[in-house]
Amino acid sequence: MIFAALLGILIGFQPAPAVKLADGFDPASAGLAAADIDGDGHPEIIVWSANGVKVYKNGSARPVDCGLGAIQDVISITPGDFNHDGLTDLAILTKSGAEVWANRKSKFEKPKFEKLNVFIPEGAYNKAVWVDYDHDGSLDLFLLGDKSVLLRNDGAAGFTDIHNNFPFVAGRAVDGAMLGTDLVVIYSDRPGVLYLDKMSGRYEAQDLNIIPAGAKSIAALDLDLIVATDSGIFPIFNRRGTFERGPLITRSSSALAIVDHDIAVSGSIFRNEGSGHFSETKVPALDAVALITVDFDADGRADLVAVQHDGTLILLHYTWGRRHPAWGW
Ligand SMILES: [Ca+2]
Ligand SMILES: [Ca+2]
Ligand SMILES: [Ca+2]
Repeated sequence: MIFAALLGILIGFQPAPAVKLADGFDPASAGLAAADIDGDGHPEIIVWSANGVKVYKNGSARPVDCGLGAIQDVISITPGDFNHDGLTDLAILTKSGAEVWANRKSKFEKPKFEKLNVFIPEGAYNKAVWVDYDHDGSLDLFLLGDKSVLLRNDGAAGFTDIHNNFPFVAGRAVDGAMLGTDLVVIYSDRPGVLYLDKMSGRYEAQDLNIIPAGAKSIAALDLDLIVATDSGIFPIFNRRGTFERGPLITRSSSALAIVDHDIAVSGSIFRNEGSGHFSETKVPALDAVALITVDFDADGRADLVAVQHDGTLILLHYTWGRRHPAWGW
């Protein structure tokens, strides 16, 4: 331990042990999001699995009771303040459908989520994406799944399903990422699709054949894309609208998170050296099934939060070395 610390000083890294925050999550269905739930300006960790939803205050092990305890079979949760009150609301996808929960926290009181009465077509959804698709200043809701829908936010009038006015390509959507104001969607049964924002609520669907059918997850890294498939993780470089596949970053097909300009996967951080090159730093403490980056104190230095294969929730602090930022392990 002392030797490791000394070595750390010598080579410029600052080892910090992984902090265990909680356990008992189902690793097969676990996922993570970060959002400021209690309105104090600092993000909470939202963790879900088939065993339910838990919220932890600002990177601590302190649970926040906010009325989500009864929700079961969660597939994914996407935070977004759709009603402009400064409090983060949630789109929650479960095995029984999609729900919108409004954050009804009032001053000096605990946050409390209330399920809204929104008509959402029944379906199997995998991922919700809040986007102001028509640029009217209010977040609208994409629900990506076997039959994707778009719910327009009509303010006090609620949400309106307008999927007939959006050029959804038929396919089983798995995940999506925003590339500027464009939406990229990956599918289990067809190649990816780029939905190009033509402004005023008009979009044009373009095949992204460079993303194979069956891709598992997608994330934007600056204006490029990072795609995870069963055979590994690779970048897709965006050359001003022309897309070019880069070399495999890793054969691992684990959870991934974008950390500033780098990529975190289970067991490693891949530093972005520029020009499409990534160098690997092993992080053995990271045995993750779900990963997220969170900057808890808004100092520009993000920490990593993971659900591990054993169902524990851990926090890995980001520390600074002599030349490069380093990951604690
Ligand atoms: Ca907070
Ligand atoms: Ca809100
Ligand atoms: Ca809108």
